[in-house]
Amino acid sequence: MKHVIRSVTSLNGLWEFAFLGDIAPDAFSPLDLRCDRKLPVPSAFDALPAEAGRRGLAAYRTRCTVPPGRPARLEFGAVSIWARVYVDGRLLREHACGYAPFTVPVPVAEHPGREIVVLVDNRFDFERSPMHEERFDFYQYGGIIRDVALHLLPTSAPFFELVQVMPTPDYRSGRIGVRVELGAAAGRTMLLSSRIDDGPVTRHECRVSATGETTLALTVPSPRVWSPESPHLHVLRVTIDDPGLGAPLDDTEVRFGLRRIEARDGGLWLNGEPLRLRGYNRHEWHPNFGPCVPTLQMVADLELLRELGCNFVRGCHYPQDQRFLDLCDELGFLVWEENLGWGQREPTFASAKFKRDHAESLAAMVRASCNHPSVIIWGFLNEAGTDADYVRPLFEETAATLRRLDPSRLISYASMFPLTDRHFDLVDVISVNLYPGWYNCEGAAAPLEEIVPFIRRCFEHIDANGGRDKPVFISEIGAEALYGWRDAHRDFFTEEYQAEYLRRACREAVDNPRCSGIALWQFCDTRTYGGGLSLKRPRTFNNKGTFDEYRRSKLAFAAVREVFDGPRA
Ligand code: ADA
Repeated sequence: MKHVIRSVTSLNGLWEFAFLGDIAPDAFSPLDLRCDRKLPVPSAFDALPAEAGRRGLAAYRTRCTVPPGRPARLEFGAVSIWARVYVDGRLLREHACGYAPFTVPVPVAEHPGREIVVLVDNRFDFERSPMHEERFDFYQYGGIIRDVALHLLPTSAPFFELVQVMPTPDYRSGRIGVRVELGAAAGRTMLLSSRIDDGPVTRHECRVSATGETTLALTVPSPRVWSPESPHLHVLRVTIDDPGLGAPLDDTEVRFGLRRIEARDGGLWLNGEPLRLRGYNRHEWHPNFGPCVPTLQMVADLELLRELGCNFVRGCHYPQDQRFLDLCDELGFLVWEENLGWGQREPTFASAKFKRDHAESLAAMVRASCNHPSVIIWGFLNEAGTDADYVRPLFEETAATLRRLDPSRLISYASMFPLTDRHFDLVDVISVNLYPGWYNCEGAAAPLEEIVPFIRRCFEHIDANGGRDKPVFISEIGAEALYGWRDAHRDFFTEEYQAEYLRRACREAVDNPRCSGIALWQFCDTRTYGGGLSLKRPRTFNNKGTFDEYRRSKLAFAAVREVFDGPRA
């Protein structure tokens, strides 16, 4: 959400910084903080070569101005992996979901100069931050990794918390429903004004519910449908009007697209047309910047995906950077966005703190991303223990929450149990992560020959077990290749093996009418485990990228492009 009237100041820039090391967070006092250097925000401090692999407590400090007596709020895009936020020495917020946005109310004060300290911990501690476990197959960094902004709110007057645009079945004629959440307005009657693009201003007298919500039914004046081929965006501006002065008290601007995503008759449909997804799993990562990827690199990544003939990105395995989703909206990519999750099993599901943090992060993701037309699927809990029943309560709750927060999108989770999963009934899209011809084929004489039969066996099993009416999607499939390792034996880890592997998988996905799409694992090589765990991860990287970490293409590039985009002259 953007604001024109509301004063919003970016706090990105150089902050004071101190790495405190292996001390307990409770032993920290912001009053004693001595900073010895400066670091940019956003950044991951351990993406610096000198800090490689360092884990411990760190503190960031900056100062900002809030007019005396004025309520304000800090908005953090993400702080990884655990954070406490202090304003003027007072602890105001603890947060333990390292990829989810959160806000911190700044208490009203009589002095304008305010000091903000953010305590960050990148150590793994299941009690404090159970969303993050060390065994996840991607490197988890520390720092204020996404944007920070200061919002000045109206003094003792209502303000916007959220404006959520929901295309209706009548989206082609421009009809939208708008859910508005207001702060300091519960139970009141409010005057709102709305304007879409350059259309006329409409005034609304709205009764705000006890929970601070109201709805508007609006029509886009010159509606144009959003699609990957024609990613047309509209802008809705809403203001809260002061009944006495007639001047707006607060405003918000959201960009949205008119489009409809459906799962029916065993397939996916976009704007009433059958849809097949062709794409990749992509981590937000670059070796030089860790999880804080420059916008230029994001654009470059999307251009490579376009060149490959892709229309889809699965944003694995956490809420996405809003800049990336903005680009997907504008450039016409379809996105699966998912809550942080990787292979959780029963001990994690038994943690009450995990369930609370998971719910908090899930809601934060939907609130942040609900107006992006690019996002068509909400995902959750990648490769959890879905062959067992202990996951059921949390899966049911998560599915219900997603449907309540946003009935306009599809929901799914990526299962690693295509033949034994017990919970496909809960989702709109059945998504399976498959690694035939890679994992568990030590004894196979011709591992490449396993790919197509296994995919078909999974589809048949799903159809025979109640999944016939749902779309089936290959949410991961892939094999490792070490960049530059080309070898006449064409064996595991060669570029040749990977190229042939992905060619076969893509061909089957494109040709098999039962398949609604494929997301290859993965876009580029990414850093993962060190130490003993890396024995299965050469270079301490997950090397299943079609590109290496610097986006240099492997042989698989041409193989995938040929299937997705057609043969080259
Ligand atoms: C899983 C997981 C990925 C990655 C992949 C692999 O499917 O979801 O994050 O770890 O396996 O390379 O084994």
